[in-house]
Amino acid sequence: MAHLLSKSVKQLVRKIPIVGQTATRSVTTLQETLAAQVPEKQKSLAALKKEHGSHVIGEVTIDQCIGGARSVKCMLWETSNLDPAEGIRFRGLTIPECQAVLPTYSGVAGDGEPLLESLLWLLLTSEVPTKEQVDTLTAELHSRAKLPDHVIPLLNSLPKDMHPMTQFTIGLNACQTESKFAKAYAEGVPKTDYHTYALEDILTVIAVLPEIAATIYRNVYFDGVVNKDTSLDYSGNFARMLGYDNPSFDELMRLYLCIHTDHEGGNASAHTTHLVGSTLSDPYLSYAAGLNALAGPLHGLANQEVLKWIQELKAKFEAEGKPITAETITEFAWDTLNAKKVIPGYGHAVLRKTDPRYTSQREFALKHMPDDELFKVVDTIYQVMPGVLKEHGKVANPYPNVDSHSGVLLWHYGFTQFQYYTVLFGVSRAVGGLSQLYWDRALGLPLERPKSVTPEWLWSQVKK
Ligand code: CMX
Repeated sequence: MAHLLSKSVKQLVRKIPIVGQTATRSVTTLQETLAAQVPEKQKSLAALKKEHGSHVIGEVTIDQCIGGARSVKCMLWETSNLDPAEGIRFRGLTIPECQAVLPTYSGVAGDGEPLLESLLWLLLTSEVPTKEQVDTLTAELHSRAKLPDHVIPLLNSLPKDMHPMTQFTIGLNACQTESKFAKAYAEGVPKTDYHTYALEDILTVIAVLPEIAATIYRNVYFDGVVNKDTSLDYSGNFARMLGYDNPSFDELMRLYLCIHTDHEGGNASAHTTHLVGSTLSDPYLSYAAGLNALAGPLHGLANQEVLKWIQELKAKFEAEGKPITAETITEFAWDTLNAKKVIPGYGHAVLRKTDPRYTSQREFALKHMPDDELFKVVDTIYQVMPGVLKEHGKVANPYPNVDSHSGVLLWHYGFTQFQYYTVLFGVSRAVGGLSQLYWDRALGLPLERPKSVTPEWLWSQVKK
């Protein structure tokens, strides 16, 4: 992969400090790396605020006020940035750049998908870790992964027809008994120490999510038995817990978990985590709130909706004895639009081009399952849908987003329980939302409290 990078990208990648490469002593830990960064970042933000606090960075129109605050710049987000044309950059790196430089399971960057632990390190520290550093993080996450005793019995008691996302937030909320941040706050630790306790909770939340998620999957669809293999990385172990034992599926899980982590701050799950955290709710409660936002069909639930849409399309045309072609897909798309429903997996509040997270999944499919029947359907949808949505004329972005592709990859490996797909998104999104939550507390960001206005006030502004 690295050899495919352009010269400018190689230059960019070289600028990223590779911590530990020249170190002669034992591996620098994540905690040491962050502790060294905090004072400098605090100083820089304080200087920005003091010297330029009144500098104007935008204006707000009535359209934006009543239209979901699109493009209003009012939130600080360290870990990633989303460009409408280019898509996501994690700490300045595009997805292909991450694939080229981040440590993989084999240990060779570019040979396979990055490890989720590599991306967690990058998002938290803005540094590309060594494989040794990533291995210490894997071991640390495994060591933190024990659920409190009451959680599995609680999950086992939930109705099997309760949506997996509802079960997921219940499971995470139930782990909050272990919050070190909440305990430290109650004991009155100084504000300057909040971030160290937040980091404790953040790492533990990320560590426990796979077992909560896997227990729900095994309970709802199988025998409730969860088998771990902690000789593997985070994603490989998660795959085993779900019940999949296939190196190719492990690679899919690594890609899936990496690309869903972060999408700057304004999306509903990340924003909710940040907002709730700003009240000094601990990371367990903050991320459980973020999961509830992710469970909406306009956000993370769209991945299950895509699979449902494709299955309905297949069922309709199979019953009519028609093949699935560009023509029949177009017909089905218009049926959906004429019924005033959305085409799941298409459109985006910020993006105006094909989502690079879609493209990376398409590349995975071309490599691992080029002849898969559903992949071919998704590819044909990709050929016709932008044209249909352009003709429809309402949609700002007629191109596919991340949710458009993820389901068919899972389906290929026999993971067909699409009502569960958003839980996988939820395991991943924790890594982005909570990395930022660390910096929220380290930088001492205040309670978030934008101003709302009444319709009468808006009219009064227009009449002035
Ligand atoms: N199919 C049909 N209509 C769509 C559409 C789609 N895929 N995407 C947008 N529209 C409609 C909107 O509903 C809106 O209609 P109204 O004016 O009648 O309300 C109009 O087009 C303009 O919307 P927009 O400015 O293009 O999009 P928004 O920023 O308001 O919303 C999003 C963005 C993602 C909610 C929307 O594109 C959508 O509903 N897509 C389908 C659901 C989906 O795939 N969500 C996942 C997004 C990624 C993620 O968060 O996981």
